[in-house]
Amino acid sequence: MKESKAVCPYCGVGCRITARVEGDAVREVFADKNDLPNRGLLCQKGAFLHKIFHGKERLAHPMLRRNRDGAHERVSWDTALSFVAEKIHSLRKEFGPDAFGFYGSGQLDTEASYLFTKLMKGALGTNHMDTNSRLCMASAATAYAKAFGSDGPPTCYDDIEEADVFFVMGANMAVNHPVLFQRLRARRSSNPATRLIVLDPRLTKTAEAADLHVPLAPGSDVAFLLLLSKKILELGRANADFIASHTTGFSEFKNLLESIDAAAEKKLLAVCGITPGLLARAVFHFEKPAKLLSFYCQGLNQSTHGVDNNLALINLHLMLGQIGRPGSGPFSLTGQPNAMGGREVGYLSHQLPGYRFVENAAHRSEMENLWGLPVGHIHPKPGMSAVPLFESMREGRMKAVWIACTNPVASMPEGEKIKDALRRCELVIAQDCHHPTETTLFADVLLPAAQWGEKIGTMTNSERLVSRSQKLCEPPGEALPDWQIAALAGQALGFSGFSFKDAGEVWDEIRSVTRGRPCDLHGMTNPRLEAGPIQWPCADENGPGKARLYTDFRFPNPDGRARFIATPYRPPAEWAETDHPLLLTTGRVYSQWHTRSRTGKIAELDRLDPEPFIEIHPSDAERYQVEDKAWIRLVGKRGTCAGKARVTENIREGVLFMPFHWGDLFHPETNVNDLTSSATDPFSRQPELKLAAVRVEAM
Ligand SMILES: Nc1nc2c(c(=O)[nH]1)N[C@H]1C(S)=C(S)[C@@H](COP(=O)(O)OP(=O)(O)OC[C@H]3O[C@@H](n4cnc5c(=O)[nH]c(N)nc54)[C@H](O)[C@@H]3O)O[C@H]1N2
Ligand SMILES: Nc1nc2c(c(=O)[nH]1)N[C@H]1C(S)=C(S)[C@@H](COP(=O)(O)OP(=O)(O)OC[C@H]3O[C@@H](n4cnc5c(=O)[nH]c(N)nc54)[C@H](O)[C@@H]3O)O[C@H]1N2
Ligand code: SF4
Ligand SMILES: [Mo]
Repeated sequence: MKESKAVCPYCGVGCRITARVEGDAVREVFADKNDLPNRGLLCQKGAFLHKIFHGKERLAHPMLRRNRDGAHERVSWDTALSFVAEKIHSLRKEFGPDAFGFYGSGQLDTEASYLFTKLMKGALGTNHMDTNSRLCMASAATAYAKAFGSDGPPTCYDDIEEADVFFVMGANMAVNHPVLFQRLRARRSSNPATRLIVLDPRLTKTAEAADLHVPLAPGSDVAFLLLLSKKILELGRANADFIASHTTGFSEFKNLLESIDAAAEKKLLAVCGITPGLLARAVFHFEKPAKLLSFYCQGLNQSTHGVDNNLALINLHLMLGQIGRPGSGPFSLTGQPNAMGGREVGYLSHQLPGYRFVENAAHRSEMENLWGLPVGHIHPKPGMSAVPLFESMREGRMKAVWIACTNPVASMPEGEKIKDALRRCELVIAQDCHHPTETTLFADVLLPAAQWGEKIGTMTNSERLVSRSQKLCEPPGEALPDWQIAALAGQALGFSGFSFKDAGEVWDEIRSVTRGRPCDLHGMTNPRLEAGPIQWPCADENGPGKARLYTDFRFPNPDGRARFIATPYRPPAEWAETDHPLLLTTGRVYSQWHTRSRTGKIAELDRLDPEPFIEIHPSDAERYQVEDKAWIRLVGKRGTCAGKARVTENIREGVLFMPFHWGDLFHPETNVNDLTSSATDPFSRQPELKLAAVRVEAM
C-alpha cells in the first residue's frame, strides 16, 4: 500500500487528503492530523472520495457526432481535435471572433484554467471566455477589487481561533463548508464568550448553532447592514483613527447612514421583515470592542445587488477598523475547490492572469510581452460573461462553444434557454469526465477528462492556500488531464506556446506570470508544493507565504487606502405579486455536490438526500393546501419545477427553498433552474439565482 497526498475536489475549504493506493486502486482516504488546513478532519463527501472511481457513466474516449440526429462515435484524439480546430478556424473566418466562446469552471485546476486563458485571450485574441465562477464568486471578487483595489480574501482560517464575534451572512457553513464550521464550533466550545450571528431566511444547521439568528427576507441584506451600521455609528463605535488614516469615502457613507430618518428606518425594517427588537439584539453584539470575522457566500453573491451586499459588509468592517488584524476581516468563502486559482490566472471574461484586467492597457501589454504576442493583440474589451455568452448562442451570433468541467444546462438560470442556445450552436464541445450529463447530451464532440485522483493538479482554497494534488491512479481509457487537453487544442489550432512536458512545466509558467502581482505565486516552486501547501503572496523561492493581507493597513488602491462605497438599498429584480405570491430561494444540501454527477452515484451520500424537496412554512402549506411529503409543482414566470414538499417552521413565511441538485436527467420536471432568473448584477454580471417569484400547484 502506497500513501499519496491530494486536495479534496469538492468545496473551497480545500481539505488535504491522504489516499492509500494498492496497485492502481484507491482503497481508502483519510485526513492526517498534521495536514493543513483541515488537521485531520474531513466531511462525508471527502471521506467517500475513494468511491468516485467506481462511478458509472465515465467518459473514456473522445466521441464525435457529425450530425445531430446520429449517435456519438468513438474517434481518436487526433481526429477529434483536428475536427474541432478546423471548425473553429472556419467559423471564425466566416463570422468573426465572436463566433467562438469558452465556458469553464472553478473545478478545473490552475494549470488547465491558465492554459485555456492563454489559448482564448492570448492565442485566439478573444475575451469570450467565462466560467461558472460568474454564478458563484463574481460579486465577491468585484467588491474586493472595488473596495481594496484587488481581489483576494484578506483573512485566513487561523483567524477563527482569534475572533470574538462571527457574523455569518448568506452562508450555510455547517452544510457547505463543514470542516471550517467544525473549527468554528471548536473555537466556540473552547471559548464560550465568542458569539455567532447568522443572517439567513432559513433556520439552517448553521443558524441552529448561533446565539442569534436573524431570519431576514431574501434580498434584504443591504437594508439590514445599513440599519446595523447606522446604529453602530450612533453608539460611537466607529474607529476614527483607522478611518482617517487608511480609508477614503467615509463622509459619503456617513451621509447615507445619517439620511436614514425614523420613517426610512421603518421602511428598511419592513424590507428585512424583522422587528426593531431583533435589530437591537444584533446591535447588542457590537456594543463592545470585539474582533469581528464575517463569513459570506451565495446568499450575498447571487443577487442583482450582489456587489452592494458585499460592499455593505466591507463598509461595516472598515468603519470598525476590523481588517488586517488577526481574528478580523470580511472573509468571502470560496465555493468551488479552485474558484480562487482560476481567478489568479484570469479565467473570467474581464480578467487576465495575475489579477490583471482586460481593460487596463498596461496589464494587456504586460501579458502580450509575457506571452510573446504582438503589441495590441489582446482585445481591450471584456468578453461576454456567462449569461450573455449563452444568449449570443441563442441569438445565433456565437456559433461554437467549448464547455469544460461544468454542467450549464442544469446550473445556469433559465435551463430551457440554455438548451435552446446549445441547439442553435453549430459546434458544441464538452470536456467532462462523465457522460451523459444534462449538458454533454447536447455536444457534438465529447472530450474525456481525467478526474480527481487521476492527474496531478494545483488548486487554491478560500484562504489563499495553494495545494498540489498527486496522481493516485490511471484515468480510464484515453481520458487526459484537462491541462493536457488545452495544450493539445492549442497545438491543433496551430499555435506555439502550448507544448509542455508535464503539469510542473505549466506551473512554472504560471509562477512567472503572477510574479510581482498581488497574487504572487512565484516563490512556490514545484518541489516546494510537492512538500506541502503554501499561502500567497509568496514572492521569494525561500520565503514563507503570507497568512493575512493588509496587515500594514496599506491597500492596493493607487492611494494605498481602502474605499468606503456607499450602497443605498435597491430592490431585487422580481418580487412576490398576485400570480406569483411566494419567493423561491435556492441552494444546497450536505451530501450532494451540485448536479450530482459524482455524489449522486455514491450510495452512502445519495441516500442522505435522495430526491428533490421544497421547504414551505406551515402557514403557507395551509394556505395553499400543501401536505407534507406530497409532490408539488412550482409555477414561475419562466417555467415550472416539481419537488416533494417539506413543511417546516425553519423557513420564513412567504419563502420557499429548493436545492438545485436534481437536473432533468433525474426527472424532466425537477430542474429548479427552469424557474430562476437571468437578471444580473450590473457590476459583477452575476445572476440572481437566490430569488424568483412563484406559486404552488398540486400535482
Ligand atoms: N454539500 C455541498 N457543499 C458545497 C457545494 C455543494 O454543492 N454541496 N457547493 C460549493 C459551492 S460551488 C458553493 S458556491 C458554496 C455555496 O455555499 P453557500 O452560499 O453556503 O450555499 P447555498 O446553500 O447556496 O446558500 C447559502 C444560504 O443563503 C441563504 N439565502 C438565500 N437568499 C438569501 C438572502 O437574500 N440573504 C441571505 N443572507 N441569505 C440568503 C439560503 O437560505 C442558504 O442557506 O458551497 C460549496 N460547498
Ligand atoms: N439555482 C441555483 N443554481 C446554481 C447555484 C445556486 O445556488 N442555485 N449555484 C451556482 C454555483 S455557485 C455554481 S459553482 C454552479 C455549479 O454548477 P456546475 O459547475 O454546472 O455543476 P457541477 O455538477 O459541479 O458540474 C461539474 C461538471 O464537471 C465534471 N467534472 C468533474 N471533475 C472534472 C474534471 O476534473 N475535469 C472535467 N473536465 N470535468 C469534471 C462533472 O462530471 C460535472 O459534469 O452552479 C450554479 N447554479
Ligand atoms: S469540507 Fe469541503 S474540502 Fe473538506 S472534505 Fe468536505 S467537501 Fe472536501
Ligand atoms: Mo459555487
